[in-house]
Amino acid sequence: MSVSELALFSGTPAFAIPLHVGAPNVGDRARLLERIEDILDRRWFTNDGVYVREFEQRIAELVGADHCVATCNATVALELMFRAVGLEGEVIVPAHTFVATAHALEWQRITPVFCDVDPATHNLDPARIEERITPRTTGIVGVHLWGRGCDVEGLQAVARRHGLALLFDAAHALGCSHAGRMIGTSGRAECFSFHATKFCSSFEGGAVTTDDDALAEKLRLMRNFGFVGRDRVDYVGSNGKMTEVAAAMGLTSLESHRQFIEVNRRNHALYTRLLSAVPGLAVLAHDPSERHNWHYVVVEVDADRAGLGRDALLDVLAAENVLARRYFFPGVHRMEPYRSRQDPDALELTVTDRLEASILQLPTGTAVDEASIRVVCAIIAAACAHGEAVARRLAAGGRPA
Ligand code: T4K
Repeated sequence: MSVSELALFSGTPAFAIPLHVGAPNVGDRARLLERIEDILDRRWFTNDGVYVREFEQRIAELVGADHCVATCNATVALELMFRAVGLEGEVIVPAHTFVATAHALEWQRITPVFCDVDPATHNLDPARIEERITPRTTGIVGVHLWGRGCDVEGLQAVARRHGLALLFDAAHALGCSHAGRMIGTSGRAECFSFHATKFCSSFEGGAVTTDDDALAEKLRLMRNFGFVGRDRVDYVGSNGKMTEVAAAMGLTSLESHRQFIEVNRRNHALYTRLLSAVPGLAVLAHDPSERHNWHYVVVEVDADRAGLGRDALLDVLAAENVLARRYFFPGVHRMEPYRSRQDPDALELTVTDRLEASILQLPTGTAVDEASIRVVCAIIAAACAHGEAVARRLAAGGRPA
């Protein structure tokens, strides 16, 4: 591809319809519609229905947990999990995560205290946690980012030493393993997301998995306003229930989850092979001894070697209708209300800041075919090969809206 063919230089955009990161995977439509017809016929739409129960059972089996409590989304699942475990005061979390991890704490007036991550794993660095512990700290929340398991053993050791609760945000990690065990039972509980953009979706949805019987029971009550019987309430509860239609979609997605993983794996391998020819670009690899859902294609851009920075690449791709993302720029610690309230030194999370400035995510999943990936990689290669011309063009106002 020559530089003049790039849409930034008045070429035609490579894609007529935007190519998204997170375009949903769709399982067997006929099966989904059959389930929805059944839901309509039976006139049972929500409140612990048969589809929700079946979905919970399937998730519990998949992750090897004794219990799964399905919810309307993962943000509410996190809120319920934090509250049911009794977190308060301060809780240590990574800033390199989706803002929901921190908001779910803040929403309950628990202060998220941000800790840096390990550059190799992008996950909480156990060696950096102790410097963040204060007398008010009650817990640690690890995030298995991009579906790669946290250093669970390292985090357990710190949590044990300081008597802290250990919980996990596993929103990205369905179908992934750590140390040969499925993610879902590390710590006291873990949360999954089934949002449309996740590889296995229930339109919107979430779940908490745990081996703790009492905690699961409490979560079930809290999810349903705290009702313990028709007229009796024992807890301050919320409405965190998953609907039957969401569960129907979740079950249908789960039935195809192996195919989705296979497509993701092939896409990931193709991106890795094609982009390995571009100096300064590295697709984040996964440990071949673990199970993975390959849902995120994360590329680290070394601007000096690539000839172009991450943001310039995003602009080049956007002009071509490839809507790559820069998750989780600028880092939760640099978003409000957290940014204003921190002392400036605490804002300096060196690894997090470097990652937020240098990584991007490329479109994958069943909505993206091999030919499209080849075009995306050709655009990236051409832009990097002509980095100076591209940078000049962007500086002159070629930046897409
Ligand atoms: N913890 C972590 C670590 C998370 O990553 C998340 C969510 C959560 C907790 C909370 O889970 P939920 O409460 O959402 O269950 C998206 C998702 O909305 C969010 O679920 C996800 N993480 C995050 C990583 O990505 P945005 O702000 O990028 O959403 P949005 O609407 O811009 O969608 C992303 C892309 O997907 C767009 O490029 C368009 C495309 N898309 C989106 C939807 C909804 C489609 O093609 N079709 C669709 O139906 O956050």
